Amino acid sequence: MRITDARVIVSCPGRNFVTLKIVTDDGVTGVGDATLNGRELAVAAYLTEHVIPVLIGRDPARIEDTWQYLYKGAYWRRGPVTMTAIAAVDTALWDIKGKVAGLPVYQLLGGRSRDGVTVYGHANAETVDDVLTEVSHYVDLGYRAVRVQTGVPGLASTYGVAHDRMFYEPADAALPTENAWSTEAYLDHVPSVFARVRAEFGPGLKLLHDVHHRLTPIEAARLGKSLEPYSLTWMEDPVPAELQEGFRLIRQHTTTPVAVGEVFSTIWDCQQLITEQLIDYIRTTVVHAGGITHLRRIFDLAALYHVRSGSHGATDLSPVCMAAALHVDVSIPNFGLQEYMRHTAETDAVFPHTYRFADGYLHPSEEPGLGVDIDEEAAARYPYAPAQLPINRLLDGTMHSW
Ligand code: GCO
Ligand code: MG
Repeated sequence: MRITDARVIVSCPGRNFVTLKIVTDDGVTGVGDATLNGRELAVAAYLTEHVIPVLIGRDPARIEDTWQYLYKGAYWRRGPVTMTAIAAVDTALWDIKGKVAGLPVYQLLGGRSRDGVTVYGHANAETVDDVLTEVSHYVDLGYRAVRVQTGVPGLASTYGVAHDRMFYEPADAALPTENAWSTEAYLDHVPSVFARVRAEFGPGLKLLHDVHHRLTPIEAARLGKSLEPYSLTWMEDPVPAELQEGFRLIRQHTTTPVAVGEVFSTIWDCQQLITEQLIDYIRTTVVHAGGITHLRRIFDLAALYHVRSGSHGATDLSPVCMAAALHVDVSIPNFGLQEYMRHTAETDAVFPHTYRFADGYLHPSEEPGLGVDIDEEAAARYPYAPAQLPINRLLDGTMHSW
């Protein structure tokens, strides 16, 4: 069996997605998500110009060898563009392997370790009163875990608060929009949000919060400590994670669990965080961390150190990524949680899939392969529309993490 063709499909059914489709001489095809929010065309060009030419004629069954070929063969290692491109190829090859074997991909990964994949939804609103309504909406839908984000009094706009509550899309303009930030206002406000939510919904519901890289370690330590009475499942991305040893300071001060990793592209980005047990959940995902092959390697390392998975699943990760993530989630021993933001009806139509939500769980497809495809005719109706992520500035105008 040989790869005879591969194409990159860029489509914008409400937001931009980049998808790789690999075709074989047996007529079997596979798909991989290659979406890197705000930098989509960089990955599309990387695939088209540098990867697809070397794929033609290769044996699609050699997944590990192809991964190593693209990683070591590029000479320039790591980085989100390279790793997203490798992820797309890897995911598509697992899809093909599953179809050839006649098995859903999770069976090739060792079979089920659980009945369903617990997911968390996003309750967000400008005010605390409104966010309580949003949390109850998710509880009514059957969710067992909810991430809670609100506006911050005194700040005009902030990460995590959507105009359309259910379908949060932060890449909201062709050029970056600007948010203003005050750490003091944020730290004063957040504990009062969780005090209200916990009082209203009681002890059973898993609650999460995304700090989105905006604090320093000692500020994150203070936040974690102030949230301890409300038993969060995790505090996400409390600080930018380039300096992995910075997490030691957070750990010395708080028992609020820490989740990190949506912007990581390889195992080397989290090696110290995992082996020093500085985090509780590793949030790397299929599309940005080198595909199913590399994500499994990260999760296996994590399992040795009591770290569980918590993969990123925002709307900028396509249904192809979600389908693949669920095969990993259901099979690994150290699964923690899976983020699940619903896609719009237009996106679901472009990416027909058979994973399903029921009772707070997502269930992977039982079809051979990943159980997801791209409808190329539908995709062609939604041309690429430039969109970038916002930026964040302190009140005095200094650039800050968004
Ligand atoms: C999350 C993320 C997203 C990112 C987005 C960037 O936890 O879901 O932080 O909201 O901001 O994926 O493209
Ligand atoms: Mg996040």
